[in-house]
Amino acid sequence: MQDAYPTRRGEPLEPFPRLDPVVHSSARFRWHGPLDECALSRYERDGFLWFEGFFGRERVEPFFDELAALARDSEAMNSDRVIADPANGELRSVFSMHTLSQRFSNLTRDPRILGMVQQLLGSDVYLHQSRINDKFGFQGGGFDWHSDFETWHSEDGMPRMRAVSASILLTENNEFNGPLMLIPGSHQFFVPCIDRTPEDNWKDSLKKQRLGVPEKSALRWLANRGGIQAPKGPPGSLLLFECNTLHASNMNMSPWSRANLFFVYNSVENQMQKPYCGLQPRPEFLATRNRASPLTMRDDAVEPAVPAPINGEAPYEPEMEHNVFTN
Ligand code: 6CS
Ligand code: FE
Repeated sequence: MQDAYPTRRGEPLEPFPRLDPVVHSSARFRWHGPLDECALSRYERDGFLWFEGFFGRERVEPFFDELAALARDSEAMNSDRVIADPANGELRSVFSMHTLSQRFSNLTRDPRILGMVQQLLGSDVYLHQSRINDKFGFQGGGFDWHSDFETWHSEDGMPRMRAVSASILLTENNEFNGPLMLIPGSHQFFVPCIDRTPEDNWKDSLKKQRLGVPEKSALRWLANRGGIQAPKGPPGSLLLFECNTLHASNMNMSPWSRANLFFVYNSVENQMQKPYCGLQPRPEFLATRNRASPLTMRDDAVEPAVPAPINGEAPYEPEMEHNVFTN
């Protein structure tokens, strides 16, 4: 199996320019999407696009109810797909949310997001991974610098750089609550990591990224070259970032939670192969391998706005989809 991006070989390897385009042009998608040429070239240059206030907060607030419902579901909490904060056992992440929540699945098929992603990846796409994150105030741990593609290539067998991550803020991201930091332009280089992947690495890496962290010399070179940016904004803001853009986040030392929805679109032409680290594939809730069918846009994706209270009555609450928690 030809490995275009060797990493975790137990020896230092030099960074090298990526072998894949950043914007995957195709006649069908390039010129028929929400992004204009200016936005496409900014994504090409930086490796991410930031849309402050993309959705109104009423569109994302219902996800807190879903997170609370999951936290009360003892069966759910005992599942491998629920990651608890190692420091205190509190719920930190729930993976594969698109298979648990219709509301979450609908959001990933919103034409305003899916249209941009198809344009960037130049093909039909499917969800490689999804999760809801909650980095609580005062202790939500940070995450060391990494390229998601480096992990997905090594541990899931993602062959090429043709995936985009979407992060939608559920809470305000400010300079105090551990916002995501990105290195603009870092996506242009593949930075191999040294240490080999141990068995079942994911049981540890989802709590703390120890493997797949580039050497400090490479981080310094790329940060000096492109700087560091930490997009901040209100709930409902959207970040699209290329699968190979280096990112990290600091510990949340503020009293304010930093929660977000996170979902990864992969091209249907870039489906998982055998993991390049040579170990067993990670579980399906971390990397879709079986149901990689193309996503279709929801034309009713724009959920009804919650009408203002009339004469003091409680506002209309849309019928909550029930979470079907499948192990
Ligand atoms: O291992 C993964 O798939 C996850 N780990 C990190 C550090 N970021 C992306 C991804 O969700
Ligand atoms: Fe990541």
